[in-house]
Amino acid sequence: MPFDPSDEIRYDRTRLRQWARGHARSAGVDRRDLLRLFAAGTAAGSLGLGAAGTASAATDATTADDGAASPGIVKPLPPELFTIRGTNAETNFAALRGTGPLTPVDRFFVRNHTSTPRIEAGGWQLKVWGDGLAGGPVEFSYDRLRALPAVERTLFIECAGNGRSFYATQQGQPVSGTAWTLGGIGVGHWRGARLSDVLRLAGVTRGAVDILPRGLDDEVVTNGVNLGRVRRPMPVSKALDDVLLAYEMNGRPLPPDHGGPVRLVVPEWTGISSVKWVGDIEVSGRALYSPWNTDTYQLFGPGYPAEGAPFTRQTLKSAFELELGATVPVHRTRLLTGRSWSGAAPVLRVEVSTDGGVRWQRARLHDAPRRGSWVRWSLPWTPRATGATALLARATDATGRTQPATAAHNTQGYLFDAVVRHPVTVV
Ligand SMILES: Nc1nc2c(c(=O)[nH]1)N[C@H]1C(S)=C(S)[C@@H](COP(=O)(O)O)O[C@H]1N2
Ligand SMILES: [Mo]
Repeated sequence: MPFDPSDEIRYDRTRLRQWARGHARSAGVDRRDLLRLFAAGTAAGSLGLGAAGTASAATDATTADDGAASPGIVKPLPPELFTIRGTNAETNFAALRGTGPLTPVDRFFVRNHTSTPRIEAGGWQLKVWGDGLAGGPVEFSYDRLRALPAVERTLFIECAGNGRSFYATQQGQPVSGTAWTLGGIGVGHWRGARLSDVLRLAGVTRGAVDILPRGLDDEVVTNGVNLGRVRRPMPVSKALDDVLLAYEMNGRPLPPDHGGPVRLVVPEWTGISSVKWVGDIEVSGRALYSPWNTDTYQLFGPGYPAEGAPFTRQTLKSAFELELGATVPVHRTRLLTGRSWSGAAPVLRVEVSTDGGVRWQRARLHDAPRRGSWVRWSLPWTPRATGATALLARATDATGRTQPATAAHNTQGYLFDAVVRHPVTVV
């Protein structure tokens, strides 16, 4: 069924206007600090990447750039599986070749604003509070959460900045933030309680408008401004619809790097919504704001209104399970493999070009198209001439949308959706 984004867009636009006019609380962060930060980022485009055309800086716009050599991630990060980018670890897409529809935990990307905290399930509690509840705060222990009816879903979590580096390398446009290629996504099988059950048990009222889940990881300091703990508001309508409080990933207790003991998993929405290490959730009768829905995770730039354009869903992308710049032997048939996904609807068709975009062939799909997940695909290829070329893959989803040749630029490099030219050399 085609997706109508107008409600989500209207929601976020209203929130942003109210915030910009100063009607809103900024939940502990001084509004002038945010405006200062925001102005610096959009005017100079200098929070992360430097000059146009470079895509080497490794910190995100909201990540403290402490120059640390090793990110605060618990699991091993062997270079075959991951590329380290500041406090984050990007999945090498080539390492997914031969794996199933789920991303194994040992190669699932990690996006940390600071570092992974170690939190024991036994001592963990979720506090639900705020004026959108009928009564006072309600606390849920890990055991109480696990005793609620469990649901299981296969869903991707993808960073809004996934593919960001191609704004610079493919379109020559400067952007700030972590220079992901396409490995800022993973598909997990999540098991957890419904957030709607927890909110109902906590006494959510009809007057509730927004919820604000907050992580237990360290406060985020950027350019000398303390933004507080990671938190991004969400409308109650989404929270009551399909959001999970997940405590298992791929059949095992949720690992520390992915938010253990408990995280949110918000289907199809941008990765920042899926707050890890969730410790409390405010339920409010008023609009809520945080730096993560006002100055970052908004679209700014020439094509957008001055106050920014909101987004909630992830876009459409395709990636080959092959190193960028791979060398392949001439006259030898190989099976090209990859994956495509969309935040709007299941992916129905994938086409591949092995000659830089002149001719296109339908790839074979290996998974049934499903919302919130990806499809694996393949196409045999026998290179006939030596030299440099580009492999391209483009997906079409059930809304009828096909990946375009160029992505619409925004200064923070979110939602890259263009067909990526994957360089290879035939020898
Ligand atoms: N508490 C907390 N939640 C968080 C983050 C964070 O730094 N702290 N990063 C967010 C971002 S930007 C993304 S893309 C996803 C990444 O999830 P993963 O590390 O499990 O892949 O977690 C989100 N939830
Ligand atoms: Mo992200």
